[in-house]
Amino acid sequence: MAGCDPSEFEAKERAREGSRRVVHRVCPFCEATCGLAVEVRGDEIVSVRGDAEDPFSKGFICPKAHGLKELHHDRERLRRPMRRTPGGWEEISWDEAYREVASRLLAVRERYGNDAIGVYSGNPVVHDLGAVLYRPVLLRALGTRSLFNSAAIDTLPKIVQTGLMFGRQFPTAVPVPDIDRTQYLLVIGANPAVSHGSLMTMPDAPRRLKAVAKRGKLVVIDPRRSETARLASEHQFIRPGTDAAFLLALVHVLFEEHRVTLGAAEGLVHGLERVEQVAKEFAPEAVSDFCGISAEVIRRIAREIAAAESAACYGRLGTCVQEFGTLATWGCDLVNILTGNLDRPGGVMFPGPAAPVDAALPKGPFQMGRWHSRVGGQPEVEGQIPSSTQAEEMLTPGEGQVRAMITLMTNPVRSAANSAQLEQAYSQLEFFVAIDFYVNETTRHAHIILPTPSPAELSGYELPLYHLSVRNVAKWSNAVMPAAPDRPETWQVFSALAARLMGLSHLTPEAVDELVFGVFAKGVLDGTCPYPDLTLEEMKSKLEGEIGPARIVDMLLRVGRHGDGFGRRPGGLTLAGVRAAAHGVDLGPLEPRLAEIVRTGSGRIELAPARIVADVARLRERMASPRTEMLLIGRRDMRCSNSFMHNLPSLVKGRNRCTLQISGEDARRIGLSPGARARVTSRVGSLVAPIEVSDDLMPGVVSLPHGWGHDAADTRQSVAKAHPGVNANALTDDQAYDSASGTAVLFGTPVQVEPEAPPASTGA
Ligand SMILES: Nc1nc2c(c(=O)[nH]1)N[C@H]1C(S)=C(S)[C@@H](COP(=O)(O)OP(=O)(O)OC[C@H]3O[C@@H](n4cnc5c(=O)[nH]c(N)nc54)[C@H](O)[C@@H]3O)O[C@H]1N2
Ligand SMILES: Nc1nc2c(c(=O)[nH]1)N[C@H]1C(S)=C(S)[C@@H](COP(=O)(O)OP(=O)(O)OC[C@H]3O[C@@H](n4cnc5c(=O)[nH]c(N)nc54)[C@H](O)[C@@H]3O)O[C@H]1N2
Ligand code: SF4
Ligand SMILES: [Mo]
Repeated sequence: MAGCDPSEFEAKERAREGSRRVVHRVCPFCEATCGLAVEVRGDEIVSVRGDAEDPFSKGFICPKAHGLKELHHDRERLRRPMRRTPGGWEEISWDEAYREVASRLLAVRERYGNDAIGVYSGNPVVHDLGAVLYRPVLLRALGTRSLFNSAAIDTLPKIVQTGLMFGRQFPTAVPVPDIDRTQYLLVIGANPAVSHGSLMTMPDAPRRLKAVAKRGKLVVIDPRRSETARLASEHQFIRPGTDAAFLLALVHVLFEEHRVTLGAAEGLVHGLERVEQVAKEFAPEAVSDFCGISAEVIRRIAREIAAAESAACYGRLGTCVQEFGTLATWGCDLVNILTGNLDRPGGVMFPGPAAPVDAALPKGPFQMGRWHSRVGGQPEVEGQIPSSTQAEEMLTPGEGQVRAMITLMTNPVRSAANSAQLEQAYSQLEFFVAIDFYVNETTRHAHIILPTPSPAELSGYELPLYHLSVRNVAKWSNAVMPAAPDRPETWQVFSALAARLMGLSHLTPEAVDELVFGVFAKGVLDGTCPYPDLTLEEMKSKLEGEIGPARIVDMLLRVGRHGDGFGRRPGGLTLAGVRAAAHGVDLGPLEPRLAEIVRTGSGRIELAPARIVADVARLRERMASPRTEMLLIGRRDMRCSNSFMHNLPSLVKGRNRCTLQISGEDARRIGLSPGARARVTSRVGSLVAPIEVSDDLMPGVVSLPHGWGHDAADTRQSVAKAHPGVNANALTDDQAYDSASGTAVLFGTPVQVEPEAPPASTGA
């Protein structure tokens, strides 16, 4: 301890001990909303534990939660704006960064028009309250139609399907399994034991899944015997991309055997006869070969669901990011509705969030197809165009070509289809600004990177996720420690950029906040507000003391179903009340609310939307066409979150998980021995990956996780670089998509698999 006075050292240690505290919040790394107890000493995060008193998660966490600490302390995480220069990256001030970003974006807009600036929002945006609430003002300031979103990678079919059937904007009308009460859960194309659930917010998926199997029956339909399948009562392999046919066969059996009952949806549906007609050709015997599931099994599953006291059919990525994503998600909800399981306890239900985002959203109906993307002609969906179109929009010359990009917390060069093309697209932009805190495969191409604080430094509320939760809860996430004064929070960064883009650079973020608040407040006070006498003035006076995202959440909580109605319902929820309950507020199990959900033009649930039914012809064609030999699917891992947690040592240590899983049968046929490496080639790319022979894989299917491939020389992620893995999206094809929604196919990519090097020729 040379140069350090021992007594001074001890005093410092004592002071640090004295500042030791535990902060309660929600984990920001997936949709499960686990409660954390984060121990902090001074400015150091000491430990991250599960909050045993959280009423929803009851202490459960997964290994990623510890990432909160490692991410916060990662020295390679950016703390200041960075500018790329010929000599390398240089730190610049926030002021300079804002000025340069605004002037370069405005120059692009001036020269080429609004749509020349594209925006791509990534997955972590959902977990950043400031980003959720202040993105709209940034987008409005830009006035561009070139809007891409990672939700347009993973959720578009669901957005289209629920939008067309229920007439509402996402995520306000997504029926989620009432998992804690259901007697029968059919999981098709989801692996919640590892992903911890998506569009089904629930901590401790393994416990909840096991409980279903014990209480009743858990059936998993998946081309891989997944971790969820291991907890299930029954698992069936299915050939990738054939789920729509399987689900329509279930519907077929329900009609054929007169098992259709509508339950709560009775009198509330339109198009039942059309569904019966469509399902006619999908007899189990007609789809069995295509799906790889016997007709008897399909019939039995249909009968079991119909007979169960309650049942829920739940599909996720395997039914979305595939060739017939919209038809498959439609099939799931048809099964739910036609067995009387919509809106009944134990079936699928609509969560009733304490702070409803739709209280402040425009109340218009769901809309899509008002315009189409310039190059591929893909329909817009609620203002977004499918993410698979971003590279062609950047690379194809002509009016409306995207010349500048803003990325909001996303790494498309690793997370979206056809990386080689994206790499090219992102490297030739006239201007590219990334809101991100790493120099990674995508942001290395940026001209400027604006790093918002680490999740530990931000407070928050899982506004969108509580619309998807299997139980109604409300919890405020406390910042573990405040961001340093010279490091603006996300809402301030978005506001500052928006102000400059509107030519109002004199406006402070606080002044922009007044505008943003005003827009949300106006939404709240329109015709559907439960308190007709409530005024803007009253709200503002009673919300005094809060600015930024917290004020908006407080407003939504107070007008929400459990709220205090700004004093009209004493004892009701306020943000202060939610904050005071450090571990979270439990608002009970889901309750029926179908009547208030449906907002279609006909006032009924549209069972057979024309756009969806029109896609059946394509499925019919696929069923008649020859089979592709090998199909590539994805795989998630407990210690990953897409591409962005690979720089955290505890999450990448151990054996290489980025392997190509292949069945023993295929490995033998191809001549791959365990431990060998295989060359995998698709229409758009080729890579070499170590194989893992596993009879968990259906023959004809290989599986590779995504988000890896940290092999670019000029990133600043040394841990990730030391564990590079290979990039699955070098193989996925931007031109393969689900026509009804425009979603790129990430699962079910036709590939050739061969030994890395052809066997050396013998003789001579
Ligand atoms: N082949 C294949 N591809 C897939 C999938 C698949 O299953 N298979 N899954 C798809 C799915 S479902 C999704 S959602 C997408 C996700 O893809 P992306 O939306 O690109 O998400 P990530 O890869 O996690 O990248 C997140 C980026 O945000 C940054 N970041 C993370 N947290 C924060 C934060 O708090 N603040 C700031 N400022 N930056 C942050 C990270 O540095 C990183 O650059 O990937 C898709 N890609
Ligand atoms: N640990 C971890 N958790 C995560 C993430 C992560 O990267 N890591 N990412 C988060 C994100 S962004 C999302 S969107 C969610 C996704 O949540 P999930 O959808 O639950 O996650 P996946 O693991 O992609 O599960 C898809 C399943 O579908 C199967 N499958 C593939 N193709 C088909 C098919 O054609 N038909 C059928 N029936 N099944 C098929 C796969 O084998 C896999 O088991 O996970 C979230 N949680
Ligand atoms: S399951 Fe893991 S990553 Fe997801 S919220 Fe819980 S602790 Fe965080
Ligand atoms: Mo996702």
